[in-house]
Amino acid sequence: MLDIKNLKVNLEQKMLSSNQIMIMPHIDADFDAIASCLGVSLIAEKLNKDNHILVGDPIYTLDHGVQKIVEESEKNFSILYFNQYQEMKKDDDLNILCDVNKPRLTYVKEFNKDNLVIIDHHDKDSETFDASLLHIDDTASSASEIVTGLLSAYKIKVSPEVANVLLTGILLDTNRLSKNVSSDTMRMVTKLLEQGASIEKASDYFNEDFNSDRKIQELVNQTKFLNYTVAIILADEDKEYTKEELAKAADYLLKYKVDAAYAIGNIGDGVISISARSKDSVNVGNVMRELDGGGNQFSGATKISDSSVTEVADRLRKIILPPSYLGKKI
Ligand SMILES: [Mn+2]
Repeated sequence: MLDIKNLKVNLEQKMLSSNQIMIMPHIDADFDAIASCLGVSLIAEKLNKDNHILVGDPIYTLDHGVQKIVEESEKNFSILYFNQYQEMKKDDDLNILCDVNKPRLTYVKEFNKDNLVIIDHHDKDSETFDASLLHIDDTASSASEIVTGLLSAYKIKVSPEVANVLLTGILLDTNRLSKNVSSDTMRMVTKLLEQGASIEKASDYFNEDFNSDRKIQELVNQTKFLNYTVAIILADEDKEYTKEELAKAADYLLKYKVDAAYAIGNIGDGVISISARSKDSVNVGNVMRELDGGGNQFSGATKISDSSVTEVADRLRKIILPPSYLGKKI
């Protein structure tokens, strides 16, 4: 691992002389990029500096595990999406790029060299940004390994959650400790384990796609047919689903001979959501508008508080079924 003490001194001087710090991962942020950004944010916090992490990708385009980390981090970190960033950025911001050093891989393409810091483990080449502090250590397995070293140089104890995310970054870039692993990598892994990370929990982030697909199948299993062409999924009241999972389950049902599919489920905080999809004969946007939601011909959604999945299904049923069907229980 390259000289971390030197990096600490130079980074600290940059941070202390800045007003606002913008920390950025690469486009299509992965575990390593987002984890190293969280670590750098903790260092800025320790120095009492205003700092934000820019996530420039639409969140739904990110890998499921990364989405989960971003959503979980919103509680304790300032995460900015691109439009918020555009409003908040200032000319004298200190910009810190993590896990990236080339303009074609960053959301922002131009920086003032004096206000740019790069912390990365990818090779430097002719494309690499000109930066006043360029810390590229290609002997490190990951940006997370470098940042874990920095946090330890600062004696910052991270929460078990952040330790897990940093471990996930290292696991990703080492293909779960099977390549690019040095004694420094293992030292950093040990530090993270000591702060509450666990290989099992970190691995859960890798399984997000699988778990999410499984949840969608679980929803599909709870489909009821209102009539031959309208399908409704009534999710288990006690289980929480994301709006995206409900939408994907409704989408999935369109593979079959249905004109419209509605997935109703608990999305947490006492809110029931409906995701509606149709081929073309039913305008589900109109149906959702009758339940204070919105959408278009093919896709719509609504959120309803203080209700249950069954109550919401009853209200939906009254809207979509002709009166002659209303006696029928679904
Ligand atoms: Mn990386």
